[in-house]
This record gives sequence, C-alpha cells and structure tokens, in this order.
Amino acid sequence: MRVKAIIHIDMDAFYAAIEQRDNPDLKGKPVIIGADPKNGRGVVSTASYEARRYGVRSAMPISQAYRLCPHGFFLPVNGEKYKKVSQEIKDIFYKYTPLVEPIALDEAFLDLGGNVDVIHIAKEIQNKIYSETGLSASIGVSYNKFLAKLASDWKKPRGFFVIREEDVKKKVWPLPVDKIWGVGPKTKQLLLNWGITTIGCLAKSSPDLLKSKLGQHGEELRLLALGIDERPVKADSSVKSIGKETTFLHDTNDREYLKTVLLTLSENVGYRLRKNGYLCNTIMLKLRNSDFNTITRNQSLNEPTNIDQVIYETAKTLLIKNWSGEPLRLLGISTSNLLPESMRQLTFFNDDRNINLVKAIDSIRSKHGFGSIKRARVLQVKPSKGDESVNG
Ligand code: TTP
Ligand code: MG
Repeated sequence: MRVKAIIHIDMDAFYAAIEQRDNPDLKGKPVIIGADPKNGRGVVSTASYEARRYGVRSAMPISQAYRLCPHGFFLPVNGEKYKKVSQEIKDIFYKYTPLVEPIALDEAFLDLGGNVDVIHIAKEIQNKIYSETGLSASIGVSYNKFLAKLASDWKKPRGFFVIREEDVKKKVWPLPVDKIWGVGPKTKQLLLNWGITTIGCLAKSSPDLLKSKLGQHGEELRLLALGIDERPVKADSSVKSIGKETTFLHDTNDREYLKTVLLTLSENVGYRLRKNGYLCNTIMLKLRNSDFNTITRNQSLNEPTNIDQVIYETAKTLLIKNWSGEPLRLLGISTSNLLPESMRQLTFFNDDRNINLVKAIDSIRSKHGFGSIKRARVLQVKPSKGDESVNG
C-alpha cells in the first residue's frame, strides 16, 4: 500500500500577522482585526497572539474585544491585501505539487504523493513561506487529511507536527472529541451524553450505537477516530488542460506529414506536462478543414500519462478513426483531466525505459531550448503558426 504524504498548512493569525509585518510598530502588540470598536457592532475577524492573551478571539463581538483589550490596536479588514498574500502562498505550494486544495485564504491541503521525504519538503515549504512573505505558518504532516489538519493545529504558532499511523492511539486518542473536524457543539454534547469524551472513546464505541444515534455521520466520525480518512485532496487546479495546435501554411491531406506533425505536437505537450509535473487522463484531437469546420474527439486513457509516445499513439488512433481524408487547415492536441505526476505510483504505470528517455531529452531541452533536439522524422516538419494553450 502506498502511504500518502498529506500536509495541511495554516497561517498563524493570518490577517493580524500581515498587518504586523507591514507596520513594524505593531510587532509584539495586541492587534485586533475586524469591525470598528467605536461603532460597537460587528465582530473580530482575528487577533494577534498577543491579543489572544487577553481572551480576544475570532467571531467575538468587537465590543467585547474592546472591553477585554482596550489598549489593543484595532484595524479594519483589508481583504484585497490578504487575498494577494494568499495567492503568493499558493504560488509557493504549486512549486511542490499541483495537488493543492485551498480551503480558506490562509489554509490548504497538499498531497505530495508517495515515496518522498515529506518532512524535509514540509519544512522547506514552511521556511520558504517565511523567507518569501515574512509570515509564519503552522504545518501538519500525516497520511490523511483529518490527521494532517489536526497536526497543523497541534503546536500553533510556527508549529510543525507529524502524526504517523503508529501515533494515533498514543497521541490522538487522548484528545477531546470536538478536536475532530465535523464535531460541532451539538454533536459534542450528544457524544458527551453517552459518555464519549475522547477520540479514543469514540474509536472504541459500538458502530451500531453510533449509527443508530447519528446515522452515517456517526460511522464517519468513528472512522476518523480510528485514523481512517479516505477523502482525497482535491486539486483546485487553475490549469485544466495543456495543449498545442498548429495551423498549416497550406492546407494538407498528406497523411504521413500529418502524422509527423502529430508527433511534434505530442512532444511539445508531453514536455510541458512533465515540466509542470502533470499526468493527463484524457487526450483530445482537434481537426479543422479548409471550410473552417472544426471537430474535436476525446480519448480517455487506461492509465494517466505524460509520455510523448503514448500521447502520439492515442492522437494518431483518433486521427485515423475520425479524419475523412480531406485537406486540413489545423491540427491540435489537448490533454486534460490532469493530475500530479507524484500520483504515478498510484497507477500501474511502469515503463521506466520510456520515462528515462524523455527525462533525458527534457534536460537537454530545458538547457538549450525545445528545438535543440529533434527526432529525424520531425526534421521534415515545416514551420507553421502554432498556438500553445494552458487553459483553466
Ligand atoms: P484562522 O486560520 O482560523 O485564524 P488565524 O489565521 O487568524 O489564526 P490561527 O490560524 O493562528 O489560529 O483564519 C484565517 C483568517 O480568516 C483570519 O486571519 C481571519 C479570517 N477569519 C475571519 O474573518 N473570521 C473568523 O471567524 C475566522 C475564524 C477567521
Ligand atoms: Mg490561520
């Protein structure tokens, strides 16, 4: 079984930390972001850790925050600024994996795949966030989402905590039940009524009892308590497809030439998939004839790929099946249903020979340019107007 490496990142006192960064006078001071206390209405969005010492919390009425900490620095929410910082942080995540699921401006899950030194990478991400934005993050490392989120909250701020499978009983079971994501005050009260106070109690509770009282939710909570959480990290990938098409200088029905163009397009798309760390699950062929009639045809793959030869063979089969033989004005390939290359271990894909060859070619191309190395067959392709596409 592949052990997943999932990390959860949550910025510390996010809005307040940004304001402290941007105004050194606020460093080390109680800073409260939210409604205007003079107005008396509205709530606290967040408070710096210095302000939390006075009992100030998110979602608390601002009037109460003012009573608790009258000498605090009260600032309004500057949403645009925080969104910009949030994007900067996301850009860092995407350097490590395309499988990033943001769940708030300051919070995201990352699936780093298997067979990686996850602790090393997670530390590097934490350091990079600090060096590039001047802000501190807490990171939780585990093998599923529930435990990774629990871990990031463990030692806030600047936390770094790992939960391994063998830690669940010792570290997680003693925690109160409401540490489980999804146990709100109501469910907590119900569980307490049945004497279920800790995550361990919940794990050992009768599945039938939980089901009868809480339905499917009861079963889900019990599984979480056992450290079982199969929810995948869902990529909020802005990149949904990578493609390349070419318009010929002269319309052509030269079958061999079209196949050669298809190979060039496949190499370009494969190279860009690999460079960006993706595999594709679907390949689309686009044909346009002299009358500008355009058709597109898709093929789903049995296993995801970023190998030129596989892309080429699939596109060629689509061409043979769907081309009437009429002269073409444009030929294009687009790949979609992208997933991170780190998921390769999840598939049965095992063609090391192919991957090693393309990686060797890639390293020459990234040093000397895409055109620096070509197959003999491709040398006959005449230059034409080509469009690369990366679509979200
Ligand atoms: P959180 O991550 O919950 O809080 P935080 O980052 O301020 O502090 P920490 O994670 O260290 O405990 O929320 C992120 C931001 O979302 C927070 O800075 C402000 C905003 N927010 C609100 O506007 N209202 C709220 O009720 C909460 C909880 C957060
Ligand atoms: Mg936070």
